[in-house]
Amino acid sequence: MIAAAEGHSQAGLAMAKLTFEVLTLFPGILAGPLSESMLKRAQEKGLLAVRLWNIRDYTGDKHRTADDSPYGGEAGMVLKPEPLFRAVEAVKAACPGDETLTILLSPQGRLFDQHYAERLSRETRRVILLCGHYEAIDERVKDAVVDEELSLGDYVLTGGELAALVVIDAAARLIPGVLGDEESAYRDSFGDGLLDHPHYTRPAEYRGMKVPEVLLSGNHDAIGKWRRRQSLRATLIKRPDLLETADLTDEDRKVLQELKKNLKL
Ligand code: 4F9
Repeated sequence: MIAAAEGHSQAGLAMAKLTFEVLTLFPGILAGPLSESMLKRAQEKGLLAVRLWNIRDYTGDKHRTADDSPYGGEAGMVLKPEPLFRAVEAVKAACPGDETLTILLSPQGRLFDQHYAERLSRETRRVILLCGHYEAIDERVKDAVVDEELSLGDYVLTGGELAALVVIDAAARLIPGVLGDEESAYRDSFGDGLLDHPHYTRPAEYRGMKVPEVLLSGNHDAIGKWRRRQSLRATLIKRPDLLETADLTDEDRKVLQELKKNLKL
């Protein structure tokens, strides 16, 4: 559909488009994943835009040096401030007047989660994702350029690139129109803060293992109850911490009490 590719719905109304400007020393790390599957389709549909900027293009010397040893002496290298300041300025110069949100991917950031992904999917500002590599980036970049520091979890990667991809992917699938109608239901899997229930497809029996009877019953009320119960059960067993913030009904709490009794928890 040509209209969609131009970022407009058939009715001629402008569609929301989420735009990422990724600053990295290794754009090749992101290029492959961005050209496959849903991320590729989202860009083709005009719902997502991702531009890759090579930080090395904004170095100042003939050796294109992006890092240097730390003041105070310690192991590792630090990304120099000049190329990062200049790269961010180049992004902003390429879209004068546009509002931006600059996010640094780092283990020192606040934890990324589904709520963050949902908010990001509705972001109207251009999102600048800053990927560090090596051990650290000069603190002055954080002070003067970065709005938010974002972490995937308590571990260290070789750089922020894979984290940036995770953030782009999690937000992109929540943009209306990116997933087909059939797939959109899956959006809710984490939406209420519970783990997903089990899924089955044909055959109804495989190597002696049967699909739960209720799923073949056609009784949608019973199926809904079974799925909810399975979600609660999986969450209780594998991630009980999630139950403290999950969106629970009185019926859910009754089911949980019963599950706890049965599981002797
Ligand atoms: C970024 C780790 C986000 C976890 C960036 C090294 C990182 C990271 N979450 N590790 N550079």
